[in-house]
Amino acid sequence: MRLSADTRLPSSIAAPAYDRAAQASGIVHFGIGAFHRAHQAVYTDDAMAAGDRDWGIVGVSLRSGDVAAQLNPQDGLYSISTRSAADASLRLIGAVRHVLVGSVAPQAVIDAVAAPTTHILSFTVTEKGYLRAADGTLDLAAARGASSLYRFVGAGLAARKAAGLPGVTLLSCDNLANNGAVLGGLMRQYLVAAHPDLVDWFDANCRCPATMIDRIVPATTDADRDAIEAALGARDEGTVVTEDFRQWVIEDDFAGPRPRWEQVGAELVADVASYETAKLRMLNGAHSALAYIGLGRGHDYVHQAIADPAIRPVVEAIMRREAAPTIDAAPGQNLDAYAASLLDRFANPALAHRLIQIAMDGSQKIPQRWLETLAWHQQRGDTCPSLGLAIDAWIDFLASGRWPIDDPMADALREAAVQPDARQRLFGAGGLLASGWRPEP
Ligand code: CS2
Repeated sequence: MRLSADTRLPSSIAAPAYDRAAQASGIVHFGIGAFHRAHQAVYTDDAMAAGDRDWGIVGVSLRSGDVAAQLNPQDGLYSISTRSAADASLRLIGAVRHVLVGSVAPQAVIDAVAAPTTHILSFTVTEKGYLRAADGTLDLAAARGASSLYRFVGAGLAARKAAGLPGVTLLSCDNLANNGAVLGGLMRQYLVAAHPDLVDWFDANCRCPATMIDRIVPATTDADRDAIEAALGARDEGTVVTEDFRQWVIEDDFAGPRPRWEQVGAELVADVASYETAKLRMLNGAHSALAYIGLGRGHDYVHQAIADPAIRPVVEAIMRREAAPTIDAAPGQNLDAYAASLLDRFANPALAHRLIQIAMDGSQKIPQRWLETLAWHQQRGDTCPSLGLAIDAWIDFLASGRWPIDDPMADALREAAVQPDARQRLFGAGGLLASGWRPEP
């Protein structure tokens, strides 16, 4: 039997206490993968349980019908399990109403953006989903493509303006440096080219706050689905597995109403930069190092790699000696304690977080995770030996042929990585990932 609104669950499993059917949808979320379902959707479910109304989420998948096939037959319901060494818990999340697939029903996505009840468009489309060219500006040809977020948002905003509706908040929840300003700039660039008559309206009526999002969410496996089926007494194809920890720091700059996420654990602040930079350079920077160094040493999972005595000190040095000094900590932000908590989270034996999942899309991740730290030290005449080891491990990963390279730049990366001057070809002037950092010639 499939999980649905009619399923009678065991009483030990918490379910939404608010009237789901009575909630309008206030949020359209692009990229409704496991991360969103374990993060923003949970905060939003909590906010509705605490009394906020009409913040149902319409999920959008730009291309694949997989998540729609998982969630729509279940009335948008799914379960979330949080796992630590000491305990595990399971609850049902009701915030997602249904999922639209852009490639199948494009007009339905545009209509959702243009609905009068919609106030927030949010995004977890991964780093490459922003369709940036090598220089960071919008790849306009890609952005005009059928499955581009910009096309849907542009058409939906045009309909809002035509109907005299208010603007919306565009909330990027991806691991990009300055994600809000980056999304706003790219969206604006698209509008200048595709909807010039919307540009002034967009500037005056829409907002793009920055966010720092954090929760470790490994891809759900069939074994997870089978275990959850046994616990629920119903098949849940949309289930997600995660850690207890979650964090969300949001720049308080919205175009209109929003859920009171701050009542349920999120932090609404004037400036997220120090949190976002710490998260990208320490957590994500360490993660990518664990992935490439760990795979090279024969590990499959994060908790195995962090337990390897040859790896742990390197990762600790990346966080404490190399990344932390580059961050201008906010009052009360303790980077030393943060590093310690990250080491604990990486060691969580109850989460099977695959290194190969983190290794994906290195070209999109490495600039904000490693290169900004390297550039900061280089400007001060200093070097980062531990990040140097991580760079070498990435090059070995690309060159060895032992792993499939899942990256939009895969061919060019592989070609560069097998050359004796791989570092220059990747990071030198005019290289594939040219940045503020220059490797020694
Ligand atoms: C990971 C992130 O896959 C990756 O690249 O580094 O997904 C990481 O687990 C999250 O950002 C944690 O918040």
